[in-house]
Amino acid sequence: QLDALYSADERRYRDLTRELIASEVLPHVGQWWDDGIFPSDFPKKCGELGLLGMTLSPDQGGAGASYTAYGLVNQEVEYGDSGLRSFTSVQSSLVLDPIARYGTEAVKKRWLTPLIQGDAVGCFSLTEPHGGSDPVNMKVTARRVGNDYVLSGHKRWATNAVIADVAIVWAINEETGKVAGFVIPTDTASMEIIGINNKASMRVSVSAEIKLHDVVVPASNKLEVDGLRGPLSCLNGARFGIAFGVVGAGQACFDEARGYVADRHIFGEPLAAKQLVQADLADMLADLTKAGLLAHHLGRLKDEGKATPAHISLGKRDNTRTAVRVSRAARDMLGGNGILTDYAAMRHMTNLESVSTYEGSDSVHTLLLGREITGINAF
Ligand code: TGC
Repeated sequence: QLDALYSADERRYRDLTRELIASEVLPHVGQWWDDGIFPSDFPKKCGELGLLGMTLSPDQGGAGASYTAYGLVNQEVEYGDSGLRSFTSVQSSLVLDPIARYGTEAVKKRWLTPLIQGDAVGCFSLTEPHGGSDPVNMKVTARRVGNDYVLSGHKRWATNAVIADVAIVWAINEETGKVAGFVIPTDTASMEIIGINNKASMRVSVSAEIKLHDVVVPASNKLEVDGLRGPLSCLNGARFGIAFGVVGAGQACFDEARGYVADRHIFGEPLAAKQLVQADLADMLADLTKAGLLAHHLGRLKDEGKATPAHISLGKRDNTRTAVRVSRAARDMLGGNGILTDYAAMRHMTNLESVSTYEGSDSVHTLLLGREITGINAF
């Protein structure tokens, strides 16, 4: 009965996305994962359905949809694959959102419409090779030279970068000593983007490192926000989307396991007749129901402007843990077949290992909650 909690418009977005994933993704996603392929037409298909930047106001080209609707879209996309949800999260929360909030008029005019329509792809680059959890310890620098900034250094783990038209790159502004964001077309000279291909997780998502060899960026491409709150405010939206998205990955594993145990006969009866299997199914259903309710509550808080970073940490951390647990249980129920990419469980399970680590690792969110509870910073 969770459906009744959502408005007709929210259900409409969910159903649109569900149809897209059922028809265009589920028949192929195992093969894409095996081959390490991101479907290049996926951005355009999302754009045509109005799924990118959907929470932006109509005057910015969005639909003014609720954050809860955005969450449900992520949930349905991640039912297909966490790598595809990484694309929608990055495009909407980490590229469109900072451009809409902090971009100059020139930058908005250039990028909002193509990104919303899926004609352009964006990426977000905060993390550096020496580690992602402590972004204040950033090595990439931006030096002011006349009307330009010159960026130098090395970034890593930028989702979408190898297919991106534009990158949001965060650097230490040497003038102020503070973190600053820059909107950089990826065909800018001296910007080198190198794919990371040897992943045992998130194989439907493209990841890359970015080397900036004195990349010249006009000052008008600097985002109008200073300090770490710039990137962290964007990450709030992406982390929020994950709290919903992983419920979809867990649901996909549950649905597959339930179907499998009904058909698979062992010791003369369906696996579903075994008490241990029923106990696992009951735990999975209870876990997913609680995760769905948590996501819904977080969505409503965000729509009312009441979701704090700590609320979002709780949602991202706990729902990801739940999805990891559910995917492992599903993989186990499928026995040997569970390790094949003909089935979804193992693919989701290994993807969720990345989800547990990125956009604030499980440990970072644990310590953010610890600080919220005790008032003591234990990082
Ligand atoms: P602190 O020094 O207290 O705060 C610095 C400034 O930031 C503000 N702030 C936030 N603002 C908005 N939303 C949030 N969630 C915020 N958290 C902090 C804060 O108010 C302050 O502003 P100001 O104006 O007073 O200076 O920093 P902290 O102690 O809160 O943060 C420490 C820590 C470790 C929690 C933070 O650095 C953190 O979240 N680290 C994890 C970073 C992370 O998630 N990295 C992974 C990024 S994902 C990735 O690299 C892949 S990109 C996406 C993709 O391509 O897939």
